Amino acid sequence: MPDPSLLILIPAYNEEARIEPMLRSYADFFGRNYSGKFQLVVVLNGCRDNTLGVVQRVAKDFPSIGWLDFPAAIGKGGALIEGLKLAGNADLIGYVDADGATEPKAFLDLVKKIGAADCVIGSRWLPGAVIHQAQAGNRRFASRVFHSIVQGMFWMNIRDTQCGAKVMKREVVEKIHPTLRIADMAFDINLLFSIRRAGYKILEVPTEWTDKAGSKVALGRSSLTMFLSTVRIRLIYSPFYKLLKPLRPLETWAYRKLRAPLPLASTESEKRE
Ligand SMILES: Nc1nc2c(ncn2[C@@H]2O[C@H](COP(=O)(O)OP(=O)(O)O)[C@@H](O)[C@H]2O)c(=O)[nH]1
Ligand SMILES: [Mg+2]
Repeated sequence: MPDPSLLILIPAYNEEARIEPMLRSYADFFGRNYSGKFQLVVVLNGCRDNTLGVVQRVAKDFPSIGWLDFPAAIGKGGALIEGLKLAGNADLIGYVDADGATEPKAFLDLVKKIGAADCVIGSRWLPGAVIHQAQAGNRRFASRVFHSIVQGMFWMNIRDTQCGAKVMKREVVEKIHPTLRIADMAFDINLLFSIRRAGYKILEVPTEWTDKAGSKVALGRSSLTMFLSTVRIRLIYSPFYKLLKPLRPLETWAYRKLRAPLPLASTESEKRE
């Protein structure tokens, strides 16, 4: 039996300098080591550099590479919400950063572990993780503060919600897709909490990781945005959510001020507002 068909989404924002080696190594590695069908789809949005040109050039060498390009600044989460609409094309759907922080072999290890779980996520914070190059001290500190906040609010007992490498079964993606709204980097919390709430099993496994220079994350603004979005996710699932409607303009103002992508409206009534 061949391996299950696999779709890997790669969110990319101004990645012309980092994405080429990553794309080549994934297309080449999976071509040689994966017996099922696989597809790499780069999801770009609002790039002000030539990421698209680079992706198109590399795609000429590898038919497994495709792309989606959105002109608006919809954020990493927004891009993944769009990309996950392609879930019907594959048995397993994953995503991974464009900078090559996760080597293809490490990603394949996650795919191979899916077995009894519904979602497998790479973890840099579980014993057994191999970190070739760690994030800067201030990023690691912010990451742990964020982790405590997320743990205090959601009790998911996941050590690393933010690692860029995740893989899910198609059924999971299709089931939870309508509940995905967060467009910024807190998208992962939205995704994981939705998966848990739907009763699916998340397996967190130690992974191999190399931090890459050229991060697109502005620490101060990003932390505030992620905090705002995390509170928002918590409130969506609280009985008070409806009562907070009058605060919506304030929330919109805050996202704008932080130059962060706005969360998606989900229900018809929210859309009409
Ligand atoms: N489509 C899209 N991708 C984004 C956006 N912001 C970040 N990314 C991607 O998200 C991934 C992780 O970003 P990165 O800068 O490496 O984050 P870090 O490693 O946590 O510092 C990379 O593939 C980025 O290109 C965005 O606004 N839109
Ligand atoms: Mg990175």
